[in-house]
Amino acid sequence: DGKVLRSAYAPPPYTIEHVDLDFILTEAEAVVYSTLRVKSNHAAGGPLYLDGEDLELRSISLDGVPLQEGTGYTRGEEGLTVLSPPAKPLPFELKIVVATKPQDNTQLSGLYKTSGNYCTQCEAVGFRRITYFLDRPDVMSTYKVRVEADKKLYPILLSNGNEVGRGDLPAGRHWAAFEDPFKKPCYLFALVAAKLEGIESEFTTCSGRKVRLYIWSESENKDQLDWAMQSLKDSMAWDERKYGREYDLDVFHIVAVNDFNMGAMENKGLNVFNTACVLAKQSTATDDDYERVQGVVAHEYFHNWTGNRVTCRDWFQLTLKEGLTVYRDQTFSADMTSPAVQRIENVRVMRSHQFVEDSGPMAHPIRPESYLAIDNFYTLTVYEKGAEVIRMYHTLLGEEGFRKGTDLYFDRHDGCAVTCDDFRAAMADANGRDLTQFERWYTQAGTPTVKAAGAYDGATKTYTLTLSQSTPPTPGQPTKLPLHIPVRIKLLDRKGGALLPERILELTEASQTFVFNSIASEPVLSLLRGFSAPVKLDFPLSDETLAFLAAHDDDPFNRWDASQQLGKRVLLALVAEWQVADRQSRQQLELPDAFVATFKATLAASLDASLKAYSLALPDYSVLAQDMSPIDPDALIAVLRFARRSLGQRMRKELLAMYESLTSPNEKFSVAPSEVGRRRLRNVCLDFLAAGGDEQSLQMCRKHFHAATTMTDRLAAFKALAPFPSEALDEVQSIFYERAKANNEALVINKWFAVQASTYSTDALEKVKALTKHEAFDGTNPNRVRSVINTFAALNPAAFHDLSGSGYEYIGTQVLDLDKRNPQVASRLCNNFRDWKKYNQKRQALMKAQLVRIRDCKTVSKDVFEIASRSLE
Ligand code: HT7
Ligand code: ZN
Repeated sequence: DGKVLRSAYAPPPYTIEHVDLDFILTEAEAVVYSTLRVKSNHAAGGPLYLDGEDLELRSISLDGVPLQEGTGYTRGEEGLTVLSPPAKPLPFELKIVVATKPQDNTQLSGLYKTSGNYCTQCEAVGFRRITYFLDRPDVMSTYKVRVEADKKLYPILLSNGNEVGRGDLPAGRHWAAFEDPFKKPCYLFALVAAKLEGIESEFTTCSGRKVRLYIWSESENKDQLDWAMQSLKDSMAWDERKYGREYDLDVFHIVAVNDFNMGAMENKGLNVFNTACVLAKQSTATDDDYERVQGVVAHEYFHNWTGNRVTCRDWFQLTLKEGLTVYRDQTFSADMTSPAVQRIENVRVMRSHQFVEDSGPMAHPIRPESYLAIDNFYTLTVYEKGAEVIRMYHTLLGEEGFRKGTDLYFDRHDGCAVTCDDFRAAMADANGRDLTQFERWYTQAGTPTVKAAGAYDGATKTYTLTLSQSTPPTPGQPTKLPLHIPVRIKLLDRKGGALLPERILELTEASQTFVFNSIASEPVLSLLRGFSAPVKLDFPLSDETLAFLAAHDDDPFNRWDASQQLGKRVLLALVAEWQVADRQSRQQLELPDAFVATFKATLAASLDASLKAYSLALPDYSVLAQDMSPIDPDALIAVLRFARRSLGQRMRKELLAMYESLTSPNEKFSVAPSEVGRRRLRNVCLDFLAAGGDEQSLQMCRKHFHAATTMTDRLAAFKALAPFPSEALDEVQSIFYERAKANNEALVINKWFAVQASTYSTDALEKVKALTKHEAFDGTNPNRVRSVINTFAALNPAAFHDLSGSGYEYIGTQVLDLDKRNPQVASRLCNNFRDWKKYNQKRQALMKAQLVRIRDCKTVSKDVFEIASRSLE
């Protein structure tokens, strides 16, 4: 049935030692001449199966002898079999000529055109769309590549590794050749032939080698590349300092492209980036965008060691490179900005999104057991939970022990394709630790719950803490075994001082009791500090204790967490009230005074501005929805709106004063954490103040917009105005668009679309449909499709879940339509139906109908089929 199983792994029967590729690019087609030096891994030989998809085979020969179809080779939909390669230990040479049509490649996998330029995307299984090959990561080869194309249309020719030749050809054509001395799997292959402009710089490595750095984009974006260059240099220096990893080629390129399925790709020496993850300047990128660019540039660069030099044996091991590299980029960003703020941002993603994935029908361990389309497993679980698992090694082994482990991992496996078990073994061996039980983090899906119960005995001055763990059933895994969970704790006195210094408890059994002696007075437990494990906590605390922790815990993450727990409690109680109230009593809902008082105290506290902004922000829709069964989108949205409005009214004076105190005239733009924090907190204040939608607030937003010198502030004003149809909104919305259009700023236009697609109104769906008819809408560009269609489905819950079923019907149609062009983007969109069982009967039936319609569509891709069918199981 096309399912690939982890348990079915077998080493490849053949190795391709060296690959020679010659690309002849013309407007009509791309012809690829490949010469493969192939070696049998068994004495016996046997048929050689090569993957291939959407290829026109022109010829194939073995050691110079043409092969004939039927006798020399056979062909199927998904590949080609060379029937009897020579059964000898010496390598043989396979020459294959194929043609493809990159201009018709709408899947954006393989060789395709974007804005008139050629580029490639080979991970995970795109290389087979370029030529016939053993398209699996444990086949590693050296590459020599020659590219030939029209010189005027494609002045820039690039491939992996070092350029070893270039020249002109007749008829206005030119060529360039490249050699990559490092063995690599074909998913890291890349080629670019394009009209681009770039910026150039240099980095001197720790051993004194000079590396040329280039970042390329379309000419109009050239002024948005400096931040990425700075981020790249910072990443290179950091990886040397922190992990002893030096860059290995003489050149490193980043190329920005408009059409890209994901964020970026770590091709050896030639990273290809979605423009959204590389371009940044003050007037077009928000502070969050700057942060994302810095993180993604670092992430792709760090892959050079964690992914490229040491790669994955098979795609089930994806978290080996992704979890580790996310952990590396998270800690890099923490070092570059603020560890506490970074930690909060990372955990917000885990709780709002990964926990949801982990509790639905697509739940899978960070090392999945089976797939139909591996592209569906580039998930939050593999990436973000995978990073949390790496972080736990660090927590258990300490900074030095962790570094010993990575050193051993690189020493042992450089140049190899390995497994998650190899990584765990390196960590264990380097530290003399038994990490056998830790494997369960790789095999078990689902978010564990850790339950805590503490008791203080004043007579003996002992504090007894019992921790127990359980992991809920997930598809195919009805029962779970105890995990090895590091729990970071500290016992606080009533002033926030330490009664017991911070320590890590290792919870390895279903239930364990820890006793602490000489505890002078009844402590307050600060538990799971820094979110030391990706678990849910079941530790009921009184409102007073939460308020105390929100104000006094010395762990900034836990302080924030306490504020969120309090907020969650209050909002969920209001949701329950809202649900049973009639229209009139809904007008009389009130926020508890104690909550407003805590909010006031947080606003007044002397705290880092970003931390304050995050503590003031209310728990989001997704976090609240996880504690509701069935999820009631209308109640949640109504209560969230009410709470923002009410806080804005009751705290008006304080919020205004804070807003004003953070207004700095003639500010000079900087993305220093202090400035980012200032803007962040000021915009949180604006958001609360504007939530009433009264004329005064609307004018305040309008003023904020006009006075803004950054995209951060401009967008904040637009978002705050968006729910309130008004002259001010019309004005801001139109200026925002016209300006972006005049400057040809595609990424800004995406923001303009996204704000509208995420705004609730009774006619939200009609508005979204109108947006797809707008002059700037382009259904072939993934970023644009995501900004309108995915945004509606994922960020406009009250409209998407409208009880008429119109939102579902619309998204179902879009999934099927998109699937014909781009299955990867379509299957992400299909995920919006995944959690249908968490809604009421009526919504369940409506969502299920869409999933069935999608699953049973005769032409559905395997990507979308896998999501729809697993969601229905
Ligand atoms: N390693 C890269 C993954 C990726 C990708 C996967 C499937 C389809 C398209 C893709 N583009 C990039 C990104 C990363 O994690 O660094
Ligand atoms: Zn990655």
